[in-house]
Amino acid sequence: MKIGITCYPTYGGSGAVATELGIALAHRGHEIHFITYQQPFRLPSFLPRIFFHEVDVGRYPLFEYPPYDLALAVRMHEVVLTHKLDLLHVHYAIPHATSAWIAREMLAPTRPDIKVLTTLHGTDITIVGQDPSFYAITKFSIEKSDGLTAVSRYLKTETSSAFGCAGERIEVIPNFIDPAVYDRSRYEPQLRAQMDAGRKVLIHISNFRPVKRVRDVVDIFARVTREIPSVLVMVGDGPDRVDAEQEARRLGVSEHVYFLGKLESVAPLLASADLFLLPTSSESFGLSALEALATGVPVIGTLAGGLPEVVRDGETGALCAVGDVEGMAGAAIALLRDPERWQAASTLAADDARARFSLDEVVGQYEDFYTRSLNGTHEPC
Ligand code: GMT
Repeated sequence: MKIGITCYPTYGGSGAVATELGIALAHRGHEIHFITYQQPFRLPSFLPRIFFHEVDVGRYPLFEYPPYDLALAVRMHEVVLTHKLDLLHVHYAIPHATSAWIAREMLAPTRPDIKVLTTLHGTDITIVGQDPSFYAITKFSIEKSDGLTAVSRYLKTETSSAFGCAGERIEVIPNFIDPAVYDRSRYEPQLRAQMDAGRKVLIHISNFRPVKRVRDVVDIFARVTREIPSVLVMVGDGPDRVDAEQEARRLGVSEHVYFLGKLESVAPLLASADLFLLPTSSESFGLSALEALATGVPVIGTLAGGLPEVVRDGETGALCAVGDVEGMAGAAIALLRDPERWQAASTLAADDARARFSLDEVVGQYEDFYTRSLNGTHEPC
């Protein structure tokens, strides 16, 4: 198949999933065309059967807000025609599904067979899509997609209740990991060696948006390190990083908290970690939690959104109510204090991630979804 993929190319789970899906599909012989405003961050410069088409919005002075969605639609239209694509697979509804719908309308006379498939990732449904400024266009774009997937059962239900009739058309295809990459035994524990020897290593990886509750990460860590000497490694960047730094100072733990910023490859860091903290208030899936589990790092998080579909509470980690930092700290301390329990959770986490979310299995589900979508007809909602 010849597949166009659009995603947010900078750091973020949806871009990571879309890029790794494209790479895996190219390995399987498909031709992949990334149509994005920047080279996706997990895409190496050259791989066979993979092409990158940059979307340029131009710089016309009249445009205080350059119309990226239109420039994207034009680029999609052009790439479909030039490279004879079979389908456009867009990740994150806003504005990608809308641009793809425009491109499909423009292509109607010449390529009436082109399909638009949309993968819903999270805040495109739970936050941005429900903002009054975007609600109607999100609903419209979802309904006009020829096929829809959501990354968790939670997100499918949420989409259905927030936007109505699309529910029954949404297939759940979960996020995935490459078991060869997220393999604890493959990496030297460099991070652990660099930190104070003998201390436990707690890690958090995110875009530091309010939904991630990074202050709670620091609060949990402060309670843990009082009982068990530890360090906290914070990977990523975003609007709440300063808050987290202030919280660390306020709680007197800043010398044990390391902010590493945005990093492309997290598996070697995860291989040094004892626990992953994700006290999020809303998470459709939690790709970073899955990457941690696959690397044998138990997850301490919340009973929020789709996270319970990824973390087995009491087995591969522990989940508490949102904001229950005491509960999460208690669960973390209990696991760290009991090496046998930690080892059992770590082994089960890596096995369970491989059993349920392996790249080969999930990419096969996408291929099957594409085949069925190409053979089916578009039934508007
Ligand atoms: O929606 C966001 O905050 C960003 C988005 C992304 O692009 O990383 O994250 C969402 O998609 C990820 C990949 O499917 C999921 O693992 C995240 O759980 C989801 N974020 C939220 O639901 C907050």
